[in-house]
Amino acid sequence: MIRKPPIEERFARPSVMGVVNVTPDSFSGDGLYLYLEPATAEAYAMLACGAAIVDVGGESTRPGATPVTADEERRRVEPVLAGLAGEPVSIDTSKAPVARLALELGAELVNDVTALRGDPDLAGVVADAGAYVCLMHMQGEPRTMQAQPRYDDVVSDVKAFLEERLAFAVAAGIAEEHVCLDPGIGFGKTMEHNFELVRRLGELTDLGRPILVGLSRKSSLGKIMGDPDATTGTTAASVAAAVAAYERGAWILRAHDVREHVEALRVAQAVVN
Ligand code: HH2
Repeated sequence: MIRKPPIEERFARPSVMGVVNVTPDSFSGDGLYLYLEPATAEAYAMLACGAAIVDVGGESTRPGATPVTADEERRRVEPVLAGLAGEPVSIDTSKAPVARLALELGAELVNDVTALRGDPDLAGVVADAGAYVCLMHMQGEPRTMQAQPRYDDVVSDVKAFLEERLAFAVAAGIAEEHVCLDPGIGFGKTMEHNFELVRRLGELTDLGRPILVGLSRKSSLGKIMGDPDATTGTTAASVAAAVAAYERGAWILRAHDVREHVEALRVAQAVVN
């Protein structure tokens, strides 16, 4: 097995990770890729727009979402992963059997919103494959996480958690240079928590690993516009949030609207450099 380079060499800063949700309500493609699964077509369109990698997920982690079985998740993602053979793919899963299948089909990164706490076998699967992994912070679990999020200091708490999970991953045989970290925007956090995490992102980059941030369409972006019941945010709000995160050190930006993010980040990068 050829050892993968450090994740920060494999993905330039900033990189856009396109979100490909293979959930029952996925919408249809635009006809360009008529013979592919709609989600596969969507992924190719994202890569054509400049996504560095596409993140394929078969289970919703939205607040209140109910879990699906590993078999069901595999059934959903398998045709999409097969259709993307040879392309840069990440698998958004917490389950070892789903990750194993995805890695066999060529995925290079496992994006685990539980940071290797959800399935005791997942760390071994990542280590054995020499894959990249994203470890994300979440308080509680998707079903209940937005009920009453509480922290002493959200940034210090998230930082301590990510430091501990990074050590856990390394102890399980995953190369430190293959790990990126994510504050988990919207996962057991209020709008204030989310914006404070972005404002003080520099404290997380101090951990020495690339930081992935997923703000795209999240409800805090709708709430800041004055709708306390918002469940999503607009593309414009998402792009602004991604640029703000990039300027504070984010490495990979997870986004649904890839073209807009790629264009905005290209400009932001030209200004920073
Ligand atoms: N957010 C979502 C899902 N996976 N993974 C990482 N690393 N970071 C995130 O912020 C993140 C994530 C939720 O967004 P989305 O994919 O749009 O929704 P759903 O989980 O319902 O498919």
